Amino acid sequence: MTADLFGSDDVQPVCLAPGAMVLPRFALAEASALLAAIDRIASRAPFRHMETPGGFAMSAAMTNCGPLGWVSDRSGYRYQPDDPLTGEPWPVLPSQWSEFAQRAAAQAGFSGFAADACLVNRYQPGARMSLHQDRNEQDFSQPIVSVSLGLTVTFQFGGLRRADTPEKVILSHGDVVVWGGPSRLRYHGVLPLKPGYHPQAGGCRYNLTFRRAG
Ligand code: MD3
Ligand code: FE
Repeated sequence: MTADLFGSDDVQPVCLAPGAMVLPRFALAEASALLAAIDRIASRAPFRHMETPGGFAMSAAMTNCGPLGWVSDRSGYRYQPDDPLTGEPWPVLPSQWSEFAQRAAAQAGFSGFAADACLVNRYQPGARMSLHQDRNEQDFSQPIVSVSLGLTVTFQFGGLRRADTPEKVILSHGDVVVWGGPSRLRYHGVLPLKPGYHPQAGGCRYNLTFRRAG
């Protein structure tokens, strides 16, 4: 039995399902830089609780960076180049971010991934995301790359029908997941965040999702 002298146990990619690859701790080295950049983005495009078409406020707070940003309001879900809150273009997608997402996608077998949108979600205790599909993007042959930062959460990975029983996946600080191929349109969600403290992120969980939207 060999001890985990180098802290590198369990960092091999894990295939959750065809096209869905977990890259445990893939973002760990970049995590502080990613969190600092989130603060800079949020200073230009503040986190806000978007309204659903049904009139409810989403419990996760959101902002975006990149040429396109995901928005929800009473008229529906869509991507648009401007922040509806400020009327300004979304902050620039840092080149280190798009290069990072491209490396992660390539690790999972999706070479040449070029994100044009990055949705930034912030979960405070109790915030959740109910089961949904991501289908506002133009080209479902392109994967989505997600990066979890801060507090650990239980993620729900369902099937292609809403009624399919989801499996639970624990996502922790630095974990990256690439969702593509036959998993691209699977239902997914996030269970309510439990209160806690993370040394780099405080009482929050952040999730970045890199998308090819347009
Ligand atoms: C599985 N965000 O922003 S990321 C979302 O943790 C969203 O904030 C969650 O779902 C979060 O839309 C989950 C993981 C994720 C993202 C996209 C997927 C899982 C996915 C697309 C297809 C299948
Ligand atoms: Fe989603």
